Amino acid sequence: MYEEIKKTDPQLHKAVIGELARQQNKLELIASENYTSKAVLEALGSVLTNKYAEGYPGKRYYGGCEFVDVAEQLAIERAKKLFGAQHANVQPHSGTQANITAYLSLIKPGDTVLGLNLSHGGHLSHGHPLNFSGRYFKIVTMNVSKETELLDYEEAEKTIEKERPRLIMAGASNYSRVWNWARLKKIADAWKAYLVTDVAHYAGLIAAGIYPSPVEYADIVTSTTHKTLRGPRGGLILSKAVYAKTIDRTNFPGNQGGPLMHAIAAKAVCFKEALSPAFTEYQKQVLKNARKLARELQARGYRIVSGGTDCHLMSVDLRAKDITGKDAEIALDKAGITVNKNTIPYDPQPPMVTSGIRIGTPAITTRGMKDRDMAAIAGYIDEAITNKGSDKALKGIAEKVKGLCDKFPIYPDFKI
Ligand code: DSN
Repeated sequence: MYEEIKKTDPQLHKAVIGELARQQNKLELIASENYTSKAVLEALGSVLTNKYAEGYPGKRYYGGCEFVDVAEQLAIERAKKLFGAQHANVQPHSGTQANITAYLSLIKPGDTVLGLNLSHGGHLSHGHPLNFSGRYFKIVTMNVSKETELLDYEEAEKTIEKERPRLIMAGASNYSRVWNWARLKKIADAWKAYLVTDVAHYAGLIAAGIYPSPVEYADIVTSTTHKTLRGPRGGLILSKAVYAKTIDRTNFPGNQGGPLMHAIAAKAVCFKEALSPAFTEYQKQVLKNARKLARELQARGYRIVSGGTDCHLMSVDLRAKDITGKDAEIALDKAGITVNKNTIPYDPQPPMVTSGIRIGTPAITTRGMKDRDMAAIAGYIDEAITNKGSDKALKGIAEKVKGLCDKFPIYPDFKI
């Protein structure tokens, strides 16, 4: 496998094969990760990587763009169809790049932005002080309620009344419940703020129609293409037609140079796949698996933040198990289970320690795992956390995990 890399760069080859083996032999429960199709991988490794194409289809600053124009136009049209959007820009290199473009299309540095508190499930690009968002805008936060752990819309509205943000950035990287986009739009309109929704985590579920879409409510919708959407690593912007020109100009030349045409081609493949009935079935199973896994963990004494999930992820409070998120991440990794530590709302622990882990089902569902496997996985998680101090026990669990993984090959003909 990867013979040309092997010939040219044996050191790198070892790392790539190591990663292939890691993906095949371990359970990937990081909520933001997934396995792309081979068609997406092929597009990513195609000759389109050789082409400069600054500008947009039909309006480039380089010659020879007739074929990459086709790829980008396909991606644009499919993204619009998939999400029912009037405009799509498929050039952002990442979700954060998409968010930079969204902010700078609508507001100016120094303006106030309302975003979800990072430790309640928000994202760095929604206002972390070290991120561009926190450095260039005045950030005020919305929070989840201490009691319900659901977004506190009343408190958010009071903050808006007091702070008068110019833009509400809604969306999260660790919030398992449904966002009330319509309510946020009403609040935004009442206080003359723009509404931007970052659906990076929910995009696949939204495309499949099993999670509410913000497209009709938001001025701009941003996303990544590699999480539930199962495409290449990259960003996406959707909007009303009225913002098309300013978004395109802000993204290029405002925020980026040459687009990554191989990634854009892979986005086109991803959107085509997402338009298929099989993708809808996949997303239904992602949700089913997440709910089953949450119930199985609850049955083993784990508290799920907000009591459950309406999407592909859940936030697990580990305090009753006397282990931090940091230590759980380490123990689970030794047991062949990959998760990330994550703060829970009102977490007494600092962000590098945390009281929780975030778990997601997109990747294991792509492998074909179903309800019965969720019960087994919850059992392995519990066994690993119970035996956190015993490397021998954790190694034994890793063998059982590998046994489960062997039944669900990701790329059956990729030989390690
Ligand atoms: N870091 C991503 C996640 O894991 O949710 C968001 O950028």
